Amino acid sequence: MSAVHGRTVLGFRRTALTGAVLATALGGGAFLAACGAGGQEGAAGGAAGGAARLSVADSYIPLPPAGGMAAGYLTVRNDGGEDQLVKVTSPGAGSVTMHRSTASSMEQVDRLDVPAHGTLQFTRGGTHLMIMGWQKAPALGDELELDLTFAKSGTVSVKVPVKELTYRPGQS
Ligand SMILES: [Cu+2]
Repeated sequence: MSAVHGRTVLGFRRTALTGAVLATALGGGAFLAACGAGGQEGAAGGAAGGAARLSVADSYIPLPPAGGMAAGYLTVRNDGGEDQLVKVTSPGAGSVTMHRSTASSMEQVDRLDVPAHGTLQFTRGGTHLMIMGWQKAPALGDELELDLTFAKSGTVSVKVPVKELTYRPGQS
């Protein structure tokens, strides 16, 4: 996967688009956050399947080479009804996208299912986040805020630690 990312970064790095993407992301994020305000504390939703009850665990970002494009991984646990992750943004990075690895490449996806009473898992070689346009080059021990927007649950913010390139969850 890193070979693919390494090739891709050349095309994406520091394009003039970054500013526009950031502005759009921030505007949309603020709107959705406002919509979701007050709805995250277990609102008794009447939707079929009940309200989703989400928590995020095992999040990490392997330290990217020379502050370039990074991958991000996390697990969304859901103790309630189904939901979907529809957008990820960060105040510290110009672009965060959701990707799915295929046999030979990867593709960007617009939404990812969070099954009822199940998990949405980002893993190496599988579904992952791609983080570009760091405002400040990441270093080990840094934390990047990610704002995860869900179709029903609104926006959930998490602080994701930057770890060694070889880190796996469960290691300290
Ligand atoms: Cu990718």
